[in-house]
Amino acid sequence: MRGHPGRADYPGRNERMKLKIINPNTTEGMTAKIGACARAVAARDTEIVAVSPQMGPASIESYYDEALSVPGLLQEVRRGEDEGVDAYVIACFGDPGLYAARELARGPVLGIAEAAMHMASLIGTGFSVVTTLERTCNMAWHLAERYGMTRFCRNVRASDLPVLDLDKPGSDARRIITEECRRALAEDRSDCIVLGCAGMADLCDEIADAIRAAVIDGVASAVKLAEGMVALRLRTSKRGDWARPLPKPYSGMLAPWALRQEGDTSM
Ligand code: 5HY
Repeated sequence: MRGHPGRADYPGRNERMKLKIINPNTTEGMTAKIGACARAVAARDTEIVAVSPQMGPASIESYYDEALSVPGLLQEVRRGEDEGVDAYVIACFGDPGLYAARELARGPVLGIAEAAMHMASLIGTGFSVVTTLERTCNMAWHLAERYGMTRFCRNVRASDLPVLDLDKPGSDARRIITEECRRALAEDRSDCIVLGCAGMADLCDEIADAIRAAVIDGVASAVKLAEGMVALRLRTSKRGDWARPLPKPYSGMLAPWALRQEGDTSM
């Protein structure tokens, strides 16, 4: 099956491809962990580049954090367009800046929440999301609504752990999250669990073994979906909503984000 006619040099079935995994928060240790989890599932010929923006919040746990993570994230997408990146993964469960990134990118852009929810919907009729702070639960519900996933999403539960506690030695995060996943299976009638934070990516297999049910990590799901889309030569459509932004002046600190002319991505 041939998808959208790609660029002549667009990778096909067995050629190398380059995926850029963007952790929108600026905690380098979490970016390194996310990159390792992506490489663990990537195909042999897939190059994984994992980055954080040069500016932004240390973790994303509110609408304010999310909004201020987007300029740096978009800067990384624009750089990626000059680096030969074939597809992008936004490695934050809020999928911040996803649609803006799709306007900038030629290739596919996957958010880990959208990827994980779709993956979960293909193996069962209901999933529960287990995320971090209680205040981010509604954000996950809003994403499920946006992606048409409310008929699959049985519940969104919080472990009530701050994001950066996931990497704090002695935080007991693994046990707390595992127990919440166990409760989700018992009380929500869910077939599987969706991990609601990119920082949980390294816990996926361990929790699945502990609760003896499928646990879906959005980082791995997005990497494999991106590989498949690139191999099928599918790119982000520029015919409608995700057409490139129009060139116009931007003032103040955002002046470098202005697109100077059609096709310009350089920053
Ligand atoms: C994430 N925050 O995946 C989200 C999780 C959340 O810094 N990386 C973050 O709680 O929304």
